[in-house]
Parts: sequence; C-alpha cells; structure tokens
Amino acid sequence: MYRTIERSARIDFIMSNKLYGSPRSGSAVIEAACAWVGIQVEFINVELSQNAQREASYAAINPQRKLPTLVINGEVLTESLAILLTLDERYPDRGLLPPVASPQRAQVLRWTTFVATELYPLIEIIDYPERFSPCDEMVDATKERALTSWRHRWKLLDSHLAGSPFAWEGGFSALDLYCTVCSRWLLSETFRRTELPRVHSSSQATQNLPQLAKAWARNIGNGQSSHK
Ligand SMILES: N[C@@H](CCC(=O)N[C@@H](CS)C(=O)NCC(=O)O)C(=O)O
Repeated sequence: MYRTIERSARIDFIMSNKLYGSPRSGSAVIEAACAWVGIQVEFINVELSQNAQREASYAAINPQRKLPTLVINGEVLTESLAILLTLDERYPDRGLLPPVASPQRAQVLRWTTFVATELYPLIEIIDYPERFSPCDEMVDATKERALTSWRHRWKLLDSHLAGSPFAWEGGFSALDLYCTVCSRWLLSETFRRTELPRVHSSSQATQNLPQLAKAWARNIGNGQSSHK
C-alpha cells in the first residue's frame, strides 16, 4: 500500500506541468505560449520582489536562478526563447511561429531573437546594476546607460515591425508575446503609444486574443510592472 502511494506521488510529479514564474515577469510570455499551444500548467509563484529566485530550493530547479522555468512531465526547460522554439517544434500546427523554412519565419525569428538577446538582458542590468557596476559610485550611471539602450532598442525594433495589427504581417506569433509582456517593463503607456506604435498595436491585438485571456488576467492589468 505504502509503495503504491509513493509510486502515485512520483507519477504525479513526473506527469504534472509546472511553470515557475512571477506575475508580469518573463514567465508571462511562456504562460501565454503554453495557453496558445494548449498545454495546461500549474503556476508556481517565485516572487521576484522577495528575491525568491535566489533561494537554494529554486536553484535546484534552475541553476541560473532566473524565471521562467517550465517543467513538462519532469523535463526542465529554461531560457524563454528556447522554450518558445521547443513549443513551436512540438506543436507546429499551433502557429507560434511561421512555417519552417518560410521567409516569414526567418524575419520573425530575427526580431524575436533580438528581443531575447538584445533587449531582455538589459533588464538584469537595470534591476540589479550592482551586479555590473565596477564600484558603488557608478551603480546609478550603469542603470541609466542600460535604460537609455532599453528605450533606443525598443524604437529600433518598432521601426521593423508591421503592427497591422500584429508584429508581423502574417498574424500572431511568439514575437507578439514578447512585445506584449516586455514593452510594459519600464516604459510608460504614453511612450508606448507615441514612440512605439507598432509594438503598441501588437500588444493591443494580442491582449484581445480570447485564448490568452486567462494568462493575461494574471499578468496584465492594474498590477505593478515586475521591473520598475
Ligand atoms: N535569458 C533568460 C532571462 C530571464 C530573466 O532575466 N528573468 C528575470 C525575470 S523577467 C529574472 O529571473 N531575474 C531575476 C534575477 O536576475 O535575479 C530568459 O530569456 O529566460
């Protein structure tokens, strides 16, 4: 009897899907992507504002101590871009990205990668400038430099998007998820509307997708941005 209970608990662990995240952080991209492809996940709150991602119990799951981490049937996935690509590979008919080898896919990958590798990393410098500043006196300047790049790179991205209404002409893609979640960090509504009209359009259209309503209820709205 004891063995049976133990075994069923183990099976439950293996079979359950968990998303380790914090509301309005990068985990929102993955929560929405899971909803889009039809994977049910249990959301485990690792509260960024309390530095819960630094705890040893979380490091045992994601040694980088960052969010998000997606655990699917016991398989640990980290790095938001890699998770999006993996989901697209496994659910190709859901259209998270345009079809393999199409010119549209190349462009969507180009700008999705830009968000993941040129924009997203600036958030760590802005949130934790002391990790990068050579001395205490330069902490504020380090943060300010990263903030300037943050605004500049969003404008560069915006100028290459369609915004009709989604980021790319063909319709919704994973790029819209990054635009919707990450453009809310540190940028005011006015800045987004006036300086980033295509990102804003993508975000508005993506927020209205009924398949994503539950994911957005946790991650968009009156709550504070996870990055200020
Ligand atoms: N390259 C990672 C970046 C993840 C990341 O920076 N996550 C932030 C939250 S949005 C985080 O966990 N920050 C906590 C920290 O740096 O201590 C990804 O794309 O998943």
